[in-house]
Amino acid sequence: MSSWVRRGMAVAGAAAIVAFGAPPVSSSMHLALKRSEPGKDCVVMTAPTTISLWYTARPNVKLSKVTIMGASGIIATGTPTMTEERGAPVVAPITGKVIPGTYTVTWLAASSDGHAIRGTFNFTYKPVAAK
Ligand SMILES: [Cu+2]
Repeated sequence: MSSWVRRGMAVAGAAAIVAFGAPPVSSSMHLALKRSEPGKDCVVMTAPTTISLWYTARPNVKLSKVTIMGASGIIATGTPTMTEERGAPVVAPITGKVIPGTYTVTWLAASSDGHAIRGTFNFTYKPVAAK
């Protein structure tokens, strides 16, 4: 047997192990966003200081990311945190200035199988006009 044939078989064997060793992909393992604060498509009258995200399953907070995009660009956010409490949300502090307008929140969270799930929603900050 020539060396390139042996190499080819070794590669095929390794590929088979990878294919059969991989856990079955189940979408039921994937978390989803249940609700948020500010809520999807909500109009808030006071500038939010945090973004809270409640998921259908507890994500790995270390792999959670939150981005807030407004008309003038990305609003700075701090590191997301989550308490040990069951059903606790992932909370990202907003460190940048939130001016009136519509914002798009992009969230990224890791499911229990390690797959990153992402989604977006909008909210609008519209303070009551001063008289
Ligand atoms: Cu997955």
